[in-house]
Amino acid sequence: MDIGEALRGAISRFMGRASHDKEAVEELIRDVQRALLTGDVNVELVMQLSDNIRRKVAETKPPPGVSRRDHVFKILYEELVRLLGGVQRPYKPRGKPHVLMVVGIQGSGKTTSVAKLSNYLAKDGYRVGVICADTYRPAALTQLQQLLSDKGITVYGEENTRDPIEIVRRGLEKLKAQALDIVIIDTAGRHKDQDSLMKEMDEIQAAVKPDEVALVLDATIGQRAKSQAEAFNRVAKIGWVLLTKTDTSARAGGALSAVAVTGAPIRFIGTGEHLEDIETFSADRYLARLLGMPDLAGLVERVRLAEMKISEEEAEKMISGRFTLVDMINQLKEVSKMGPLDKLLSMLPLSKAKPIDIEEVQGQVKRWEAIVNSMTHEERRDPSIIDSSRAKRIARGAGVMERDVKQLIKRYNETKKMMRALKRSMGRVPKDLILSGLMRRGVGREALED
Ligand SMILES: Nc1nc2c(ncn2[C@@H]2O[C@H](COP(=O)(O)OP(=O)(O)OP(=O)(O)O)[C@@H](O)[C@H]2O)c(=O)[nH]1
Ligand SMILES: [Mg+2]
Repeated sequence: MDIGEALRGAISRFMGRASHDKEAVEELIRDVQRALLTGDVNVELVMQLSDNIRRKVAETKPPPGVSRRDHVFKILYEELVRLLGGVQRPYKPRGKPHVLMVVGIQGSGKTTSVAKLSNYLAKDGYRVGVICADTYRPAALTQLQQLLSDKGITVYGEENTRDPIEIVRRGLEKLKAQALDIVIIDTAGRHKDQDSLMKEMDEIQAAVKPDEVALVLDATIGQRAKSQAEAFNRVAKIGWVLLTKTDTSARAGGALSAVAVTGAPIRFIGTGEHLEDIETFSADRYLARLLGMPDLAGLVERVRLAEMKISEEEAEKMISGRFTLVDMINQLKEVSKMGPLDKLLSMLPLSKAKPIDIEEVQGQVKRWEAIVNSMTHEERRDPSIIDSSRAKRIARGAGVMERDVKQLIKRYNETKKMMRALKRSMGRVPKDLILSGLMRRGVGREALED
């Protein structure tokens, strides 16, 4: 199980509990600890996070209208963001020039990232120079020159010099004369073995004394990120991490560990193969992805923008507890029609904790509709009368299994319970909040409103 899955499981168990008392919080903390430790996050950091959650839950009260469940979730969320290095300020290299050495294992995406970062900073108004200190990879220099040729960025390199230190020395001398703001050094990743690579990195940084060392990590390598980060951090203090290939199906839990191990924050992420595919890292956004919860702020916006067809009357029904199975199916159908909002669906009472696939949801809604259609009028009005023999009959009529019928009834009961809880905690509930309430099982309201 990867760390994202484990965290999702922990949160989903907590959210699904009937009560969110001290015991439930302790259980949540234990589950989160287990998840983080499986992800190789440093034990001390895990303990610190646990203590912070415990303390904040004890010391703060949920604001009016916010349930304890959502309050605890928000505290956990904020602590996880903190673990990921908190909210980053924009990158502002300082120095005349600021010398940034970029290290990383072969194929991690260093050269691509150096080019992306140079271009990014140049667009931001910085005068940027690049030095190619990779004397191992054939055509390393050409790769950089090609990427940056028309961007007004000076690329320094020497085709026939074997010693990277000599190259960097001469390169710095030359580039310093050009009054640049930042010089980025691309280094080798290929080597006969890891020890000799680390030795070379050590020698370069000792000779050059860069202002900062950035580590490039491939997000797809999972837990190996940790040992790589450790190895590099031993030879040069890593200032920040650039996480690449976040666009491919990354089991990105490794990033958490790497960040924890180096104590360095992630500053940038690579999101594709092109020069423009670089973003500043946002712990918020990253965590939303890791947990399979879409961008929360954007979510609210989209919910508002999307014309959700819910009548005043339906809203009334929902909060008054007259929310029937048929109403639920209609709501789900309405929501599952909204293609671009598919991520929203991951918050429906349909999903446990995993992000869900829209076709799967639509299929599920269809099955449930068939089930409701094969119920009698009486059963629809009061599903609690559905015993095993009725469930068998309904299942036969709908062409599904008996357990599908039971599952539908269970979800209906959960949704109803949630509606009641929502009503209790909020008094008069505005219509759009009811809807987002229906859809955001598992998401803190404050986070939603942020
Ligand atoms: N999809 C995707 N591919 C990336 C990203 N960053 C780098 N790559 C690809 O990863 C491969 C390796 O990238 P390089 O930049 O050459 O890696 P390197 O670390 O410089 O490799 P060495 O010089 O051999 O040490 C290339 O095919 C890149 O296109 C990214 O953010 N997303
Ligand atoms: Mg390279």
